[in-house]
Amino acid sequence: MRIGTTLTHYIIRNQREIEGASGTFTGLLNDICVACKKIAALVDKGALVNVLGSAESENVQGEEQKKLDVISNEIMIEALEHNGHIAALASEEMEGIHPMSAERRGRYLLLCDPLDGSSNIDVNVSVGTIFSILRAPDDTKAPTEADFLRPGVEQVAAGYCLYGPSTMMVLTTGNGVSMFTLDRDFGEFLLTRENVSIPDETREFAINASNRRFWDEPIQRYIEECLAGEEGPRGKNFNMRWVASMVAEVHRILTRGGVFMYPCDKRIRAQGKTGKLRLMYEANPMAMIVEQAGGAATTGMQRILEVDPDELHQRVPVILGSRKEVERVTAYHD
Ligand code: P6P
Repeated sequence: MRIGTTLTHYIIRNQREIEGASGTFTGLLNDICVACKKIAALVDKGALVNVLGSAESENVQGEEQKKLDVISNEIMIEALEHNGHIAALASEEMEGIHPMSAERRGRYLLLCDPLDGSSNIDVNVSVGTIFSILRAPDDTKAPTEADFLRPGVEQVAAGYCLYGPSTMMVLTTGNGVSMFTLDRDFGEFLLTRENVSIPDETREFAINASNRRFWDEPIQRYIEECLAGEEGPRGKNFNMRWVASMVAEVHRILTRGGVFMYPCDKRIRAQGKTGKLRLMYEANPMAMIVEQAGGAATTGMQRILEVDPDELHQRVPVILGSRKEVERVTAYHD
């Protein structure tokens, strides 16, 4: 039986296309793979291994941490700190960066949301790990938080692991988007789709409609037009989805198109924030993936990948997915 292309073989085969890649890059992706397989195993077992429920703690965002948030972050650190592929790790679950020791300092910086959508974990709905890879500066000096504050266009690679009905790794290294499905029989991610392409148009939008009364006018207008259906200005009926797990929403959009929106709104601004989703380890990696699949990703005002970060846990409005829909929503902001 032909096993098919494993993720590791795929990276080694494509390594020549990854500018400046070396075994370090392949090793880093392999470390991320191992971490995601460990997280997948725990997500799969859930209540059987007592990893559900609250960790009775808060993250730097002041949000309740689930046990699996904390465990997933620890798995990431453990998988990455011994192999010398990164200089430091940044995570939604840690206030500051986690620098590697001088003798183990590698050529890359890794940012991650170890378990995105974790509010779903206790109700058995899909969650995921999101990661973003930047080049480290000169690896003779200790990395600082400032080294991470690079616009999304400088990402070397981005990806996510979706813990859904099947566990899937989705990856871009700047040459298109590929999808891999975990074969648990022998613990390998196997290539199941290449050159993923998002349809330019869609009839499906994803937004948390319970926030409607807080939305700014451009979002109000766009959603009202969708809801008006074929009798309205769009001349077609729309469907709505909201999983409350960005990884699941992005995966659906990569698979069949759609537009995902988490705009800034009056409620968020009243809390002194600039959005709900985080730029460095949610919006940027997902924006790279979506653009590499032919879609678009903006804040409503600018391309997400061109936002100059001010701080590690910065939040931004996110509108991403089918190019023509994102362009329409963005145009309404002009
Ligand atoms: P709400 C999960 O907490 C997350 O960061 C994204 O994965 C998801 O799209 C969004 O927040 C859900 O937010 O306000 O609907 O719970």
